[in-house]
Amino acid sequence: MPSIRTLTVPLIGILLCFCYYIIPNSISFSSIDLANYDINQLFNHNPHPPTYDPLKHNQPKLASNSYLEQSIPFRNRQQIGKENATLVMLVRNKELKGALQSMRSLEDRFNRHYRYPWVFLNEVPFDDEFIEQTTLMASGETFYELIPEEDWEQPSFIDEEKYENGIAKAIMDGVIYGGTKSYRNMCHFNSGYFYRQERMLNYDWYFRVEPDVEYMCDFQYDPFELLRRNNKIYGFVIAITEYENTIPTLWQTVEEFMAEYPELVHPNNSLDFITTHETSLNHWKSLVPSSTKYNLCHFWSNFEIANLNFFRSEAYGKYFDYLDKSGGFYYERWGDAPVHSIGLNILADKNSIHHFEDIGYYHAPYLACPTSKDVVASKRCVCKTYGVDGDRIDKPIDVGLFSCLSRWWKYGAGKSFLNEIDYTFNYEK
Ligand SMILES: Nc1nc2c(ncn2[C@@H]2O[C@H](COP(=O)(O)OP(=O)(O)OP(=O)(O)O)[C@@H](O)[C@H]2O)c(=O)[nH]1
Ligand SMILES: [Mg+2]
Repeated sequence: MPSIRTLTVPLIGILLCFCYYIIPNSISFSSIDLANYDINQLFNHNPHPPTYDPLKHNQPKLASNSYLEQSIPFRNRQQIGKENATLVMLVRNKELKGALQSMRSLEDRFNRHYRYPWVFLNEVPFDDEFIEQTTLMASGETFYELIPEEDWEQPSFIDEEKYENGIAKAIMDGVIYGGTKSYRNMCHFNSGYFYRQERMLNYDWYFRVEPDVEYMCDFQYDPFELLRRNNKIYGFVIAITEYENTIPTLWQTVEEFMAEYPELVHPNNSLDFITTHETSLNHWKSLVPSSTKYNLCHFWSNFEIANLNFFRSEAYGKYFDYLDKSGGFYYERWGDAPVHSIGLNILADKNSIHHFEDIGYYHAPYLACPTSKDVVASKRCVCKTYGVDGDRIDKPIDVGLFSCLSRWWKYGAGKSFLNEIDYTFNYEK
């Protein structure tokens, strides 16, 4: 008769075999191939799918061994906001965490009350995890779009050798992001292609969102509606100076464009905002020097709320094509921020551009936040964050040394309040 002790080892072996091999092979959990799945169909198929409700008894617990039948529980994603608008993020799969952080912030501060859709753009397909996590974070519908190769890669007229030489020179000169081809593609795409992507053609307005940004205040109103009602086409929060070594020949090319198409220059343009060079606004320090008439000021385009039809206009199309043909996006490292800004400053009425002074926003290394204590309190702003090195950031860039905001007040659309909203009583809807 074998002792209990001698039987223990084979018994444990059988048990382990049962747990690790037999159970997983006999029970199959259906998983959904999200990359090839129309997410929105998923919600419409079954109007009453099982969802996790922490307030009810006997619910499947997310942290237990229970599994929900569907990866993405049902949620009413019907748009509440009245504008034909979308939030848009150009992003890479590896930036998922930063994307979720930005989404969480914008959803909490604004979009959960409006449920505008999200459009995600990428030059490679989004992976299942990215799709699942961002869909769970969004209050509205989500769309995942693959950018066609011809909209992302450099145009065929770009001379390869000149391009390589441009990259080598940019590295030698210490140009920020100067050695990266993908960064050039990104700036080129953001300058001339995002608004023509098929999905984007469905909308009139966009709100550009980047990974790893933070919105510091409740919005308490719909910025798309505010722009439309006040005949604005573009809204910004930060205006700063560009690194001149990224754009050695941009201004010269812009001047050539204006000479060739004088009829496209708007009679009420904001050229003064980008061409005045006085130093008196900063009293004791001179502004960033520039070797051309362009003073390097531009709207910081990682935050934009704007009308897509401006970018889809004939005027902007001609402007972009002119710049593109010069090759400066690739031989140099032109950013989409100065390209968008100069386009707006030349082609648009300066009064159609709006500074959102009541939107708190952080994108490393700059913070924008309202300065009025009343606005800060009633919009529940937190005007403090931590930079990439853990350094505390609590001073808005507004009238800081590299800011061009005071110049915008003086030479642009002036300084005015658009909102008639009484924030004090405008609590959550
Ligand atoms: N799909 C895709 N998105 C990109 C690529 N490069 C940049 N982006 C996105 O384009 C936007 C701008 O890129 P960033 O790397 O943030 O550029 P930046 O704001 O000038 O630089 P940072 O100071 O590092 O934020 C972000 O939304 C990025 O996620 C790329 O190669 N592919
Ligand atoms: Mg960025």
